[in-house]
Amino acid sequence: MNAITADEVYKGADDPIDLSAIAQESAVLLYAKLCLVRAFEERVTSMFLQGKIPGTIHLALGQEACAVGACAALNLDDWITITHRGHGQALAKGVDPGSLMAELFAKDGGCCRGYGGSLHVGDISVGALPAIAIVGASIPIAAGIAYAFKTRREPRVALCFTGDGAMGEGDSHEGLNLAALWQVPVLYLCENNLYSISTPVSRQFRNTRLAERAESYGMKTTVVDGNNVVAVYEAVRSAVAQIRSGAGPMFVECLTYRRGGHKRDDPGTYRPRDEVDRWLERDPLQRMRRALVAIGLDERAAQAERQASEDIDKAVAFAEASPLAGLELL
Ligand SMILES: Cc1ncc(C[n+]2csc(CCOP(=O)(O)OP(=O)(O)O)c2C)c(N)n1
Ligand SMILES: [Mg+2]
Repeated sequence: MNAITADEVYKGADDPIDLSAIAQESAVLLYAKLCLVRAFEERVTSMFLQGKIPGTIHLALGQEACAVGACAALNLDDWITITHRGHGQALAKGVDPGSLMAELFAKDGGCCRGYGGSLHVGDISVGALPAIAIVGASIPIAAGIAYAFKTRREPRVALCFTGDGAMGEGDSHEGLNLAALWQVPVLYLCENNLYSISTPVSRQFRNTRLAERAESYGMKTTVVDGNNVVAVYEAVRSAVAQIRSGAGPMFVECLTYRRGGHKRDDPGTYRPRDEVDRWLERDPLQRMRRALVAIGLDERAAQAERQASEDIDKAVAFAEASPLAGLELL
């Protein structure tokens, strides 16, 4: 069986994050974004339980480093496509936290005027195409966006967030094939959190090395520790530089894990306790915090945590004060 085990990626639970390749200020900024996404997701949990958020929510707690590391390597005018688990992806690309929270509250101040909700967040003004909740559908759509960039000779890149489950959809084969055939500037970033709802990758695929699928269509691939924000940033930065210089599409597989269930009504009990515990030890925020503390940036880390909490207080206040989405536009 050709399964990737976590041990192939992690040398140990305490695998330290190497900050030597990036400026200290960049490290602090990455940590600050991680804190913002974590604080947002945690607040969304309590807002949902208070009945303030209609519909359901899919949280990306534990996967923050994938979105934050990837978007830090993009320009404002690059585009991303967002998944159903997309709050962090949207925040990382620059969607305003207040407009994102208001969207979840179905308020007029939401980034999609409150009509989209949690499953359709995004804001075109910052290059975040509102999320596509049809699993796998964004794979050909991102190829199309990149085709437009190429046709117009614009030096822009489309980054398509996707998941392991999406790799089993027909759309993934069509999209990856066309992207490679047309040599368009798209980066596929697969957040492989090892589950599609309750189904582990070993029960979705005979060959669980998902990056090999992209390789078979003729694109370069990288597999990276998705709980190491610096590793994700470096991998995406390098891939984007190659794509911009005309190397064609690339595929980055980030190995990660969601802390909770698939969505709010899922306790996730199908996962072995020791597996969950092992991944909790690899928490992307705790690891980055340890790396910052190791170089004496304790106070900057604490400041980032306070700032994130304040920003989310403001986001909630904005969402509360915003009027409900009206019917005229609908
Ligand atoms: C075409 C399609 N089939 C099924 C669903 C229901 N569904 C929503 S999320 C999901 C799991 C997707 O798994 P993955 O791509 O690994 O993303 P993750 O939820 O792990 O982030 C499924 C099957 C859907 N939204 N679209
Ligand atoms: Mg998954």
